[in-house]
Amino acid sequence: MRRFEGRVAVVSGAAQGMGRAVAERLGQEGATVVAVDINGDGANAAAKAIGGKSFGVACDIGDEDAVAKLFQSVASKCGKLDVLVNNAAIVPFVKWDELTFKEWRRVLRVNLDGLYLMCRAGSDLMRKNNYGRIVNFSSNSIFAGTPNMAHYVASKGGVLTFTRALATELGGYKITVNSVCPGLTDTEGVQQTPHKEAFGFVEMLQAIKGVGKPTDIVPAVAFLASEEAHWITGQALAVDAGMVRW
Ligand code: 4PL
Repeated sequence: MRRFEGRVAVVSGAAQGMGRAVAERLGQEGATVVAVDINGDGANAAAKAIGGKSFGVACDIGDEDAVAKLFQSVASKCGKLDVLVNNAAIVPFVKWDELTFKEWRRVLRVNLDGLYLMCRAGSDLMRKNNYGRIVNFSSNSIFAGTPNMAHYVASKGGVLTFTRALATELGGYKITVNSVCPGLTDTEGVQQTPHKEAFGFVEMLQAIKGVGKPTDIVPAVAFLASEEAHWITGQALAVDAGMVRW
């Protein structure tokens, strides 16, 4: 399939994990990908692997000025924006009563303030062409109430409900806004934390057995980011082998 021929896509958290897998797929299907990550070297490496006119940008999505600069360079280098995939997030594994307020604020800053800033600046560019596909990463942990991540679960609940509200605000510009709710997925980020010990537990709850990989999440994101998904907006899709149903 070449569903993204001529399209420009911004993918956050594109240096690794699900973001990198989504960026590669959109690129394989013809998109010019702007690979965004706080790790600028990783973003550049992802863009290089994709090839074509794709490029990497180092950006802290919680920094308003950095996000403004990001979309200025998208506008000047690409002239438009068709697809925005908000994947970047942090998932510290910390017990509820050991979490500091500072850490709570840091999680909300990246996972929710960052989403707001990216959607605000990205949709301003999309509105010019009356076309856009925004796909936000929530998490199935918002349904499961997964332990040691109350801060993250709170932020990801915000991602889902912000997505619903933004769909209303942007529908008039023919911009769709949807979220995916992946389950625990085998990524570099997860492998660096105690989350990696939870694969056996989540597998027990899955309708389909196995360990989720980034490429298992990609098809749902690519579909929602595609032109043909134009009649779907404000929705949340669990992509977790049937661990949660709602
Ligand atoms: C079920 O989004 O959804 C661990 C770590 N376990 O980040 C997640 C589950 C984690 C999840 C998540």
